[in-house]
Amino acid sequence: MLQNGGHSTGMNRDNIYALPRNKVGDFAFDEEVVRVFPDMIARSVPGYASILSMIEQLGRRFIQPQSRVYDLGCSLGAATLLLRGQAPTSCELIAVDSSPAMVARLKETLGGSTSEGCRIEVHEADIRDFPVERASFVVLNFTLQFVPAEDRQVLLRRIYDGLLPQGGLLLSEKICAKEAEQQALLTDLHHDFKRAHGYSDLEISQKRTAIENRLIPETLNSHTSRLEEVGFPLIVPWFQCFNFASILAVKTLENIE
Ligand code: GEK
Repeated sequence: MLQNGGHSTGMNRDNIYALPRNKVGDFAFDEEVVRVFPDMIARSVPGYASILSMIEQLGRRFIQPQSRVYDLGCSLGAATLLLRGQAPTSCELIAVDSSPAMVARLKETLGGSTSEGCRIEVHEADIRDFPVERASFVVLNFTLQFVPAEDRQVLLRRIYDGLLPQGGLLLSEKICAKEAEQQALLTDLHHDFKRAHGYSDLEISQKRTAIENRLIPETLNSHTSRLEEVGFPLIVPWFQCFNFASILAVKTLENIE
């Protein structure tokens, strides 16, 4: 189910914000969200399924034998489960999320799975404190946006330092535009996407209120500049659908002192 990128058939439907609320609290990755998460992300993030399938392809390219592969902010492990198929048994696949509910569900999924492959470790931890070492491929698929803006640079520098030569970082984010008019159009297009996938105007508006203090988007340019500042010599924005984008950053050999 997760391996097809969270296609919305046959999974619990997200109707968390379907009824009017007197007060909409801050969004949390709790049990209620875990129950509907694959449906929620598939119907909320344009391009999510395409990005996941490219993560699998990129894993094939970047994962090196005897290295570590990290899925930071793994949620229910959609990327982890795909990358497992790409990693030789000499690798360690490390999935990290700060939400106890997400981690518990991923452990359950992995416990019930029979598929063989490399060792997978699942950690309930804040990625801001989690060590990254000997990494050939690091995935931050829509996670950095939830990390306080002032902590993003330090985190990315630690990831850069923990990557092996020729290692890759995949960074997907909700982004914003510099110009107000562009931003308004992107927001409209995103809301059209959500409507087309069955969300009502009430659901869209209540979810927006819930998430606006938790998810802080930046421009594509801010992301690429920061990646450059932390040391990545090769940065390629490779995907954008409305206000959702994905960037590949590579630590090439030339950059190693
Ligand atoms: C996917 N990557 O399906 N430390 C650890 N985890 C965190 C932190 C943090 N500081 N902040 C947020 N999270 C997944 C989707 S969802 C994206 C990622 C979304 C976790 C949070 O608990 C949640 O599980 C995840 O990051 C973000 O490919 O819901 O839009």
